[in-house]
Amino acid sequence: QDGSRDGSLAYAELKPELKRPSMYKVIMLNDDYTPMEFVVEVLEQFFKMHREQATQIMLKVHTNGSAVCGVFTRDIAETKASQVNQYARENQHPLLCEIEAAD
Ligand code: TYC
Repeated sequence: QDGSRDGSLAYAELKPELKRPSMYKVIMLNDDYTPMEFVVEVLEQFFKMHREQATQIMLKVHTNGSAVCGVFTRDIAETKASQVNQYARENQHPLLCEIEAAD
């Protein structure tokens, strides 16, 4: 087997080596004002979670101060965090997401 890490055949000059993209965590932060129901709806809408999982993550943020909502490539993570922050602002809630490199 003369493939590279990802199983592909990489012939010098014919085909560049493929590197896995760097991954980033989208982290949701707690605050004292955003309604729990709003946070659950955000997790359902932007992270495609079912109500049960969305509720678990929301409570984890509420209890621990933050929690990971998902891990994505940099562009996707930045877009999700921006969309959530904008949607929260539009609805006059202080809810915030941030991103962090996932080792
Ligand atoms: N702490 C908020 C409250 O008691 C609920 C909340 C949960 C807010 C998660 C933000 O990311 C958050 N209403």
